[in-house]
Amino acid sequence: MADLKALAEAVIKGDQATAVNITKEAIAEQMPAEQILNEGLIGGMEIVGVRFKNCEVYIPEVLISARAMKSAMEVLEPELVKAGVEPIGKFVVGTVKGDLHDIGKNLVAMMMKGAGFEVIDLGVDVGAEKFIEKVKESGAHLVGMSALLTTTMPSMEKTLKAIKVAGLETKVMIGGAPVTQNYADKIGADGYAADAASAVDLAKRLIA
Ligand code: B1M
Repeated sequence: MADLKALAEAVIKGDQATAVNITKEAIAEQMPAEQILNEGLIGGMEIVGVRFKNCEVYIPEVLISARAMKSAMEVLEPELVKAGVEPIGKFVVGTVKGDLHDIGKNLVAMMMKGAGFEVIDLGVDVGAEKFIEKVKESGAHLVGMSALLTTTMPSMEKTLKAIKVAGLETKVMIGGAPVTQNYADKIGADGYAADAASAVDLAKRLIA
């Protein structure tokens, strides 16, 4: 019988081939897709998140785990669709207008996918109009903005105001090296996270 602990372990180690093989084996044995996702893939990524937060692993290890998870997800996704498994929330994310830094934002997007969110990644240099358009189109529950430059942080406030003016009820969370909780409070964001693992915890709290 397919071993979901071994699947979680393969994600933790970033062992892409084993993660894909165990996922295929579990599907062939007709194990419920949701169980494979929650106990195997998300279970593994959760541990990676905790270790990243505790500085026990670093960015390259997280990226390798995320790659293993992504490959296994490609195999599992059709089964999840067949089983009607819904994502736990929809998350629109982007690096704000004028800012081209995307390494941290990509990490947040990967961890959010790993936690079971549907992620709509708008890339870099994203203006308020694009955020609003995608929230309307997708009905997202949550918007995430990333900024790495002190000069682009005001784009966060501008986008937040535009989201409110547009009457959208989505929650907004922000992050990035120069961003702080104080800044989030000042501009009226719903939350701030210092790193990708904390972003997942915050996102779950915001949509609860
Ligand atoms: Co730039 N850069 N850069 N840069 N760059 C910084 C940010 C800088 C601090 C370097 C320095 O001067 N010491 C400085 C900013 C100074 C400031 O404003 N405070 C700077 C500058 C000035 C610039 C340029 C203006 C340089 C120039 O051209 N004169 C220029 C700007 C271009 C632009 O954006 N318009 C520029 C360009 C670039 C590169 C293109 C060369 C490259 C980016 C490549 C890329 O991203 N694809 C680059 C890089 C790599 C950096 C450094 C070296 C590394 C940034 C990074 O990726 N960190 C950076 C110096 C440094 O930080 N040591 C620097 C790793 C990443 C995992 O961390 O993004 O903080 P981070 O993400 C973390 C958390 O912040 C958090 O989670 C992540 C993971 O834990 N997080 C979120 C991030 N987003 C979040 C969102 C959330 C929640 C948490 O919720 C939605």
